[in-house]
Amino acid sequence: MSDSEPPASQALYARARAVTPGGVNSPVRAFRAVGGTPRFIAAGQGCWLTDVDGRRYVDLVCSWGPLIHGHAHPVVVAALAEAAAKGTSFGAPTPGEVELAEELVARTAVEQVRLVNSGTEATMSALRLARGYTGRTTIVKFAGCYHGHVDALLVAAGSGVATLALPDSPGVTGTDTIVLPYNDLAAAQAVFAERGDQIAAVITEAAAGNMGVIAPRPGFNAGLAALCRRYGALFIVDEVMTGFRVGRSGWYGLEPVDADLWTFGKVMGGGLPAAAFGGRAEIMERLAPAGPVYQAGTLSGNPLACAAGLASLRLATPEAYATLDATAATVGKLATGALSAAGVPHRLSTAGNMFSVFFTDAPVTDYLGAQTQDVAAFRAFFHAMLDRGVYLPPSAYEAWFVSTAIDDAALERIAAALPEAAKAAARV
Ligand code: HOZ
Repeated sequence: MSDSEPPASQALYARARAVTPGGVNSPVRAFRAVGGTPRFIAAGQGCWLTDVDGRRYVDLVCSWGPLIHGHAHPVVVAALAEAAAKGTSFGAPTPGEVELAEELVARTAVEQVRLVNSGTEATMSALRLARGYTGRTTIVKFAGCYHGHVDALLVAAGSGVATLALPDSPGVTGTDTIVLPYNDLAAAQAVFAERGDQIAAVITEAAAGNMGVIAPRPGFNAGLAALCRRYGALFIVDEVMTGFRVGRSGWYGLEPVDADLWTFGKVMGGGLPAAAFGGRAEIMERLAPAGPVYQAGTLSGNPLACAAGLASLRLATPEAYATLDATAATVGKLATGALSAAGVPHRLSTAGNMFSVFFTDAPVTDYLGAQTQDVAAFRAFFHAMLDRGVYLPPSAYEAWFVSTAIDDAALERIAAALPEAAKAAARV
C-alpha cells in the first residue's frame, strides 16, 4: 500500500463510511482488493484525473469503459449544456431517444432497442424478455462473466464478486442458472443435450472483460449461437463493455455472430447513465406496450444521457478507433516490457483495444485460469503505479481502458512509472 496516503481522500472516505456501506456506491472502487484509501476525484480533464488532494493521475479506468474520448470532452459538455437548458427529464418521449435508438440500430444487428439506465437493467430485462418469449426459465451463464447485479447472474460472477473473492452473492438463489466454464463449447453442448428444452437463454460477454480480459476462442460465440438456434433458446450477447469501445459496431463489428438479443451500456451513454437491450423486432415487440412482457423506467431515454451518448458516438470516427487501438497496444507493450525486464511472470490479455495483465505465466482462457494470478503482485504493482500518478483499476479482475485523450505526456508518465512498479511486483 502507498506510503503517502492522501489526507483529503481519507477524510472523505471516513465520512462516506458513516453514511454509505463500505464508503462507496459500487464495491470495486473501495480499493478493498488493493488496500489503502480510494481516491476521491475532484475533476477529470482529457486523460487526467485530479483527486481532492490535488494529485494528478493518468486515467486508465475511464469510468470503467465509457469515456473513450476522455473526461469533459468539449463536444460532449456542449451537448449536455444544450440539453440541460431545455429541461432534464420529462417522463415523456423526446427526439433524442429516437436519434440514439436509430444510431444503435444503424451500427449493430439489432432491429429495435429499448433504452434503460444501466447495464444491469439491460441484462435483467433481456433475461425477462427471453423467458417471456420462450416460456422457459433456465439461464446458462459462464463463470467469471459479469452482467451487472442481476440476481440470476450473480453466481460465479466476475468484477466485484471476483474482486472480493465471493463465490456467489448471498441473497441470490441461482436455482434457474447453469454456470459453465468460459470458452468451453463442449460443456455447453453437453448441457443442451441434457436440458435443452428447459433453457430460455445463454448469456455471455461478447469478450470477457470482468475476470480480467479474456477473448472468446474462435468459434465459441458462433457455436453458442448455433446451439441456441437448434434448441429454441435465445442467445444474448452482452456488449455493455465492448459495445462501441472496440469499434463502431462493438464486438459485433469484429465478430458478427448471429445472436437474438444484445445488451449495451457504458460508451453509448457518453459518461451518463444510459444502456439498452435490443434484437430482432419479432422478439422486441413482445415488450410492453407492444406485447405483454413488462419493462419500464421513469428516467429511461433521459434527454441528458441521450445527448451525451449521441455526442460521444458521433465523435467515435474510424480515426478515433485507430487511436484507441494504437494507444492500447502501446500501453500493453510498455507494461509487458517493464514486467519482463523485472522478471515478473505475466500475461498480457487482449480483446480488441480492451486489455488487462494477469500476473501468472500460465495461459488464461477462463475464470479458473484468471484465479491463478498473483494478486499480491498486482497489489504492489497497482500502488507503485498510483504513487507515480497512473490510475489503474483497483482489482486484478478488471480491464484497463484507454481514451483517445492519452497524449505523449501521459504515455511518458506511464512509461516512467512502469519500471519501478514492475520491480515492486517482483519483490512480492
Ligand atoms: N462493476 C463495474 C466494473 N466492472 C463498475 C465498478 C465501479 O464503478 O466501481
